[in-house]
Amino acid sequence: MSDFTPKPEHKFTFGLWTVGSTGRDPFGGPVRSPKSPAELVYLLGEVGAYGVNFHDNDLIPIDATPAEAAAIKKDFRKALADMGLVVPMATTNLFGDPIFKDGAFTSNDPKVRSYALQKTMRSIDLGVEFGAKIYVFWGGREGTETDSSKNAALAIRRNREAMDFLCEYVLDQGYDLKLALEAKPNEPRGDIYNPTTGHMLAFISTLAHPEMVGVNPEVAHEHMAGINFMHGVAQAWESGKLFHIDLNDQYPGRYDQDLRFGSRDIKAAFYLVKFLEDVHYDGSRHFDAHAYRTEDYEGVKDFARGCMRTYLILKEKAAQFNQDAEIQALLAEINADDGSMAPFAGKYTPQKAAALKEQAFDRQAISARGLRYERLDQLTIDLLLGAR
Ligand code: DIG
Ligand code: MN
Ligand code: MN
Repeated sequence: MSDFTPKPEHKFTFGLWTVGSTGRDPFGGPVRSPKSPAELVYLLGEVGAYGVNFHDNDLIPIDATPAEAAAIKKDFRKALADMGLVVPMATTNLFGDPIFKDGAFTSNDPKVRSYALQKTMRSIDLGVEFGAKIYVFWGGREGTETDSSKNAALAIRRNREAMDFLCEYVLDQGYDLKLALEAKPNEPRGDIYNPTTGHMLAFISTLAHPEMVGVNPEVAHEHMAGINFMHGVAQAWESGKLFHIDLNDQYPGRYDQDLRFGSRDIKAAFYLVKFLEDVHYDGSRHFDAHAYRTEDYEGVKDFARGCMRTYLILKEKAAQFNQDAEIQALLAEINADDGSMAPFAGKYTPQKAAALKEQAFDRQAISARGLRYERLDQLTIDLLLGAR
């Protein structure tokens, strides 16, 4: 059995808000006492994380005085140095303060939209100060309960104006920063604009600086929308837009559970890990999740260790899949190519089109072939259950 000990090269990261979650939920208050950012860094270092991410207000409370902010940053920086952790990603809390009750960039109130830009610029400065190279935007309040309140196209335009402004700010400051947009279909708003990663990819293409902007897909959010998460990740990767990823787990048809990675849908988690490792994704493996409300901080450490351990177990299973002689023989058989269609492959030419229009196809013979996917999938199940 391999050693599933997390190492820096695995690039496992957690947000301060994940292991720092006090267990509050819509139906109950905190069950754990809050820890300081520095204390959370020591906790993450103890369990073997590579890095830590933060919203501006996870690190610096929204009403902190400059002296309080300086003290917090000093302790945080010392903890990072003591534990050898880095800060690969930062983001802005544009959803907690009541001012954002009707959104931030898409709010109907121009004062709110302007304040959101100010808060985000200051937060970008803070993230860059600690070395962040990826900046995430999750528009948790950019949505509606009633579509009587605003024109949806206007809301999208407001989102674009904000992103174009902030891309210019990053360029103006000379920051080495890539921006990653995170989708979610609903919660806390009744409906959220740009609800899936696919919508975000389309939105990015309309921006003034699309080359600076990618996506940060989250497992739970795409599962909430009933979408195959790995397919969305593959589409983002294939278009060069997978700048970051939020790993967790989710029961379909439920609120955003942000469960420990791999704790619900092991098969989906396997295919995701297999994809990321097969394409040699070199970004953070960020766990945007939190421990059950039942847990104390020892349980929070169990949660963090479990996220990383399951990822490493599935990484080994993916390698086993790629080395399994029977699975690979089946895949070779399934993907066999007799070369007869080679004349039609590749770019269009009038000659190819003419020849292809004349080509005879024996539909019955072609369709009669059994594809052995049942055997292939059972071998996958055997592998995941440790039966091979
Ligand atoms: C929720 O899934 C969001 C917030 O936690 C944060 O803004 C972002 C960072 O990964 N994910
Ligand atoms: Mn989530
Ligand atoms: Mn997330």
